[in-house]
Amino acid sequence: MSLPYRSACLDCFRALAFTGSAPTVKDLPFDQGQEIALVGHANVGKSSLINALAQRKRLARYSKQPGRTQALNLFSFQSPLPRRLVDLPGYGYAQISKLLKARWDKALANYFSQHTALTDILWVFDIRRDFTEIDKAVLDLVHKRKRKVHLVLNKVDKLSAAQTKRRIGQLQAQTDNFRKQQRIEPRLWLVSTKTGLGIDELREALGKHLQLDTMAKKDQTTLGTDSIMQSDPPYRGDI
Ligand SMILES: Nc1nc2c(ncn2[C@@H]2O[C@H](COP(=O)(O)OP(=O)(O)O)[C@@H](O)[C@H]2O)c(=O)[nH]1
Ligand SMILES: [Mg+2]
Repeated sequence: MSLPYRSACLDCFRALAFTGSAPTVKDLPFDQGQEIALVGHANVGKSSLINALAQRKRLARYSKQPGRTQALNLFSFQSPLPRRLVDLPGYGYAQISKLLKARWDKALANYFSQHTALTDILWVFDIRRDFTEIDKAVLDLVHKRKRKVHLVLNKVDKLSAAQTKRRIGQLQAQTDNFRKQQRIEPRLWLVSTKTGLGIDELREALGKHLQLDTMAKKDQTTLGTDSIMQSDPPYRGDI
């Protein structure tokens, strides 16, 4: 890919704007356009990944306290047709109350089953974690509408090259069945939001997928009709 597209794509990501938090699927903007959701356990680096893709430090805030994102947080591209990234509440965080967990599970289940604008899932893993039963349950939910699921292994900086290779082998074996069933895309994305490893490649692939290149050619200076909040909303995610 030539450099001009790469930098145009980066400009599109840099211009991502936080356009609101939706506590439930009913609060989401009209179900049109295309959105990519970041799914994964709490604390794997979903918010950090949005920041890294946008090269912005505090676009999606991140926290050392896992499990704080309690809503679907929307980040919109400047585009004539709505295109967004959606930062979802992390699942599998043991220390939250049962009531809160039940609410999250329901909100996520509704989102996956009802929202047709959602075409792709970036399933973010901490490379050191195994694929668990709870992941399988989430994959079942996600896959109901045959969405594309892309596995992103984050925090690669935490491992040596040899450890990384071993972990890739293990995770590939653990997810092999899902690949055969075409429930997960074959390509594994190895990234570190801390060092920037793999982020340019992922951004470029997402940019192509969302056709941000055609948008970048147009002189778009205003946000699409995507905002769900009239005024600057209080951020409801990680603190
Ligand atoms: N070492 C390392 N730490 C990371 C990386 N990405 C995120 N983190 C840290 O992991 C913690 C959780 O990140 P966050 O983005 O809030 O995770 P989320 O709960 O999935 O949104 C924070 O302390 C981040 O600084 C990474 O690539 N490498
Ligand atoms: Mg988060």
